[in-house]
Amino acid sequence: MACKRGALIVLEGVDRAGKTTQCNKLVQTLQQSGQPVEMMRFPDRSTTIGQLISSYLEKKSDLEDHTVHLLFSANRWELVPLMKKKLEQGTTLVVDRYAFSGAAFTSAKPGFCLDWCKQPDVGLPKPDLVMFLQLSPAEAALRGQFGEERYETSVFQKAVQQKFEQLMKDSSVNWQVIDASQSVEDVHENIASHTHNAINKAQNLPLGQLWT
Ligand code: NYM
Ligand code: MG
Repeated sequence: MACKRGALIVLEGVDRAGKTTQCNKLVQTLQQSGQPVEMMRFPDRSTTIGQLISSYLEKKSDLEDHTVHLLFSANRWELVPLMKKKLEQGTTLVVDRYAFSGAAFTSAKPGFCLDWCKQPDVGLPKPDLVMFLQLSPAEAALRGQFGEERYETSVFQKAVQQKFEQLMKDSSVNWQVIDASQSVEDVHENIASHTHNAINKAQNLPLGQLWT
């Protein structure tokens, strides 16, 4: 290897847990310490597939449930060549949601099982670290109203939380549960320290394949 690879760092959690705020802060901190880093998010609404997804989430279009699940997955796969290139070049990627959101959100719908939902994402680049921002429904409620997008109701979010809990039982994934009810700064320090460890470890390990 010409240079040490970057780490694939993922933040997951239910809506309003603070993922986006924390991703931005983490990228800033890593940049300040001279670490090559870039942020990504899924869904990436900028691609052709991402625009179909965005219009579905905004309730401007309807899509059959299996179909939209596969589009979310395709939206990750279309970014894989770029992700691999960046990681090989030594850039650490901080990713706001990944395949875990994909499996948790669809399997929270009636008639879907977690195992079917995971299949399209089997073999994606495996995160070196997945931090789950844990926030109780009561604490989430204190953060104000839900938005207007699809899935943004407390009943659905509770079902999603349960699916995340099932996914976190899988010890082949490096999960870290982060208490998201702390202050923004405390959550950040916690996340940054897990991330530094993961970056150091990843340098000497090949990139894995998710759920294989
Ligand atoms: N979502 C996100 C899914 O249903 N499947 C997926 O694979 C991913 C990545 O999209 N409510 C859902 C979770 C969110 C919504 O995410 C949009 P965001 O972070 O609000 O843009
Ligand atoms: Mg949202």
